[in-house]
Amino acid sequence: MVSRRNFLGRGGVAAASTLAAASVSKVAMAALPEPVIQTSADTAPPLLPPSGRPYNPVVTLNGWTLPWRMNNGVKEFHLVAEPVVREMSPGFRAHLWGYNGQSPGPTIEVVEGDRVRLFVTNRLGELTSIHWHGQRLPNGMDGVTGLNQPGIPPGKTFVYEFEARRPGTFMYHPHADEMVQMAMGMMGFWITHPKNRHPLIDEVDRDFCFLLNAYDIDPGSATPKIMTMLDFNLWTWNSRIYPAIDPLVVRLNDKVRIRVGNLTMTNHPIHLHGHEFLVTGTDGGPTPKTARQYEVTADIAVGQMRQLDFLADEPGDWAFHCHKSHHTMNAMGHDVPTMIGVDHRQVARQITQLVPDYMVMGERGMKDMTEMEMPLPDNTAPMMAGQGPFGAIGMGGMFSVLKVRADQKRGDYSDPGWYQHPPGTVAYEWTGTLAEPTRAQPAAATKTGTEVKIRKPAAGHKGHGGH
Ligand SMILES: [Cu+2]
Repeated sequence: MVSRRNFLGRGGVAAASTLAAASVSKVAMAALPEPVIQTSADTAPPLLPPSGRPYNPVVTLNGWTLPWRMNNGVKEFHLVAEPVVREMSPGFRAHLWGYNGQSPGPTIEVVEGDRVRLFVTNRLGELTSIHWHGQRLPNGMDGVTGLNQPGIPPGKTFVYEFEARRPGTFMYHPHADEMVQMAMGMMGFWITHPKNRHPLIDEVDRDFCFLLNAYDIDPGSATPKIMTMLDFNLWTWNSRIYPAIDPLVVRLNDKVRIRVGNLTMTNHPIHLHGHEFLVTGTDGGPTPKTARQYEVTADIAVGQMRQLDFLADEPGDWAFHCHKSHHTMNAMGHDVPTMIGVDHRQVARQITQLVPDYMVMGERGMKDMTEMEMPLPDNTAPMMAGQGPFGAIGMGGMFSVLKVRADQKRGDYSDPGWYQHPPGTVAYEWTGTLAEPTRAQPAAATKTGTEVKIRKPAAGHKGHGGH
């Protein structure tokens, strides 16, 4: 097991992954390509294409790209649907279903016009299939069990084959018992790079991708509750929770692309600090230039992908997160009453006589919980745990940091540590005298002691009635 200190210390990217060298070509071309399995949750370095048309590969956050083999001009991949153990954060391992050793499955990268053959082996205990979300393909390759194909029985391998007709960012996931199989983590990314320079697809220096996913795993257990429809307690990026989500490390003035796909059951407004981006593509393809506008938050609906492009021209450690505040929290009870402003010393004294371990929660807010070492059941994610240079960050879940550095080397994704602020550029405490604030007086029309029953704001009440 890796402690958080080690985890953060060794940087975001495995320095020398040998994945690319894990050749699939040893097996005779007539046989199945040997499946490549990867169980590390580290962000793998971009996989430079060893064969086929060249392209600028993506970096999958806490993930990897599946190697392929060329067979008579066809790119062959081998996906294995199987139970996996995913370290969602150090000390918390979830029992999920995924592909080739992990959830999400490996990213598949091809080039527009490539002929692609995908072998899918089912090592689950029930039928599965793969739907290639967003692709143009023959109807019988679309992967909807019952509609387009029979389900892949346990132990069997099916072959999908089609041409990657249009460039873009796509996803893959089962269309077989999908509520269960997606709740268990079966999903992955697919990138089709443009064949030539594309008028609507700029070349970028760094290209990141990740999937939004969500799980409901009770504290102390490891397997998601598959019947949960909306009330998930773990909001994850590529089945990881902050601070176990790697930072997005870029060099100052890099052109950066982040591709985010949503396979949860709710929308996620993904928010970037310090920069504004253009939504340059969806899973429908590149966005026309006339339809682009600058944003700092992109709401990504269920089953959507958004491709965000920006120039990283502000050095610093910039928060990058879902703007739904409960999505930057990890497993916690939902039934905790709001106790802010409640002095419960007396109550606590009485409860302690009955329950000796009782702990008062949230008297000044919930931030205290980030600093508290609470006894948690084994295999439980800390509620919020990120430690920054100024103390607890107070967020978990769907949160990471965009690290923009002038001295980051081209192609270097390793974690440079925390930003060193130039002197005089950090918010500081005012130590002068404080004048008493002038408060606005209640409007003369407000009659104290009068019951105002009007509820519609438009109906002319003054904002002080109703109590
Ligand atoms: Cu969210």
